[in-house]
Amino acid sequence: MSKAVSLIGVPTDIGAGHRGASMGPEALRVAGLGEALKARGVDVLDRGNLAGPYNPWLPPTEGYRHLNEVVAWNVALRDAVAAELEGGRLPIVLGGDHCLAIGSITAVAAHTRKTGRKLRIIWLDAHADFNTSAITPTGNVHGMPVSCLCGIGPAPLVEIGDRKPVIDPSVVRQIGIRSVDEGERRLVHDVGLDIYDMRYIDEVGMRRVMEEALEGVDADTHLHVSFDVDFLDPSIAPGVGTTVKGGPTYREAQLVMEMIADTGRMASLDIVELNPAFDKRNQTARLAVDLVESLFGKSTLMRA
Ligand code: B3U
Ligand code: MN
Ligand code: MN
Repeated sequence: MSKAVSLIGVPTDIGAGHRGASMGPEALRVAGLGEALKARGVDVLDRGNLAGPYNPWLPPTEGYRHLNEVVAWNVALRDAVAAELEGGRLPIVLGGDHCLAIGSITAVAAHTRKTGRKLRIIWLDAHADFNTSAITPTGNVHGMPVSCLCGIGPAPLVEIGDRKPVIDPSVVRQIGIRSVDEGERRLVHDVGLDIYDMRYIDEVGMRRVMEEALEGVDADTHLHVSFDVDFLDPSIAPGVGTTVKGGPTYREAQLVMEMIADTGRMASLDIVELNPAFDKRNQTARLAVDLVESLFGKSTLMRA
C-alpha cells in the first residue's frame, strides 16, 4: 500500500436526499483523520477542498435531481483523483455524498487501464446504489453511482470517462447491503452484481464474506474502497442522511478494514455520506477515522 496519501475534500450534498454531507470533509478533519494517518507513518498531504456549484435544492427533472451540478462536481473530482494517482499518491476522497464515486472511480479505472492493473472495488454500503431515472424513488444521484459506472445512466455521467462503460459489474463486491429498491432489485439481479447482503453476513460471518470478496486480489490488483458510512449500524453511526437498521457492528466493521489492510493492495479510498447535521458530537466522523486507521494497518498485536 502506498504510504503517501492525499486528502481531497469534496464539500457537496448535491446527490443526496438530505442537506449536510457537504460538511463531511471538515468533520473528518476535525476528527483528526490527517493526524491519525501521520501517526501511523503515512505521508499525508491535505489538498484542501474542491470547488463546485452550490446546491439549488430543486425537485427532480426527468428522473434526476441536480444532474448538471452532479456532473460538474464529478468532473472536478475525476481530474483531482487522476492527478494524485499519476503522482503515485493514494487519493482519499472526503465526501460529500456517494454520487462522487462516479468521478473518483472513473479516474481509478482509467489509471488501471493505463498501468495494466486489475481493478477490484469493495463497496461498503447499506444500499446497492444501482438506481436509474426510470426506477429511482427519489431522483437522488447518490442512489445511482454503481449503475452509472456500469454504463446505465444519463449520457454526461456514463460518458465521463475514457471508456463506456467505465467498469464492468464483475469488478464490484458490495458488502453490508440491506436496502434495495423494487426496480433496483431486478436490475442488480440482471447484471449479476456480487452483493453480500446482511443476511449472508449473518449466515456465514464477516470473515468468510471478506475472504470471498477479496478472492483473486493479487500483486497486480488496484483495490478501491468506496466506504459509505451508512454501511455501519446506525446505533454506532448516526451521522448519515439515510440510516438503515441492521448494519455491521463495530467489530464486524473493524474486521472488514483489517482484512482489506492485510491485502496491502488498497490504492484509493472514498469516505462518503458522513452527515454532521445528523451526528452527535462528531462521533460518526471519529468512528470513520478509527476504521480508516485499521484500513491503514492498525492492529492490536503484531501478526505473522
Ligand atoms: N435507494 C434510495 C436511497 C438511497 C440510496 N443511497 C442512499 N440512499 N444513501 C435512493 O434514493 O435511490
Ligand atoms: Mn452509497
Ligand atoms: Mn448508503
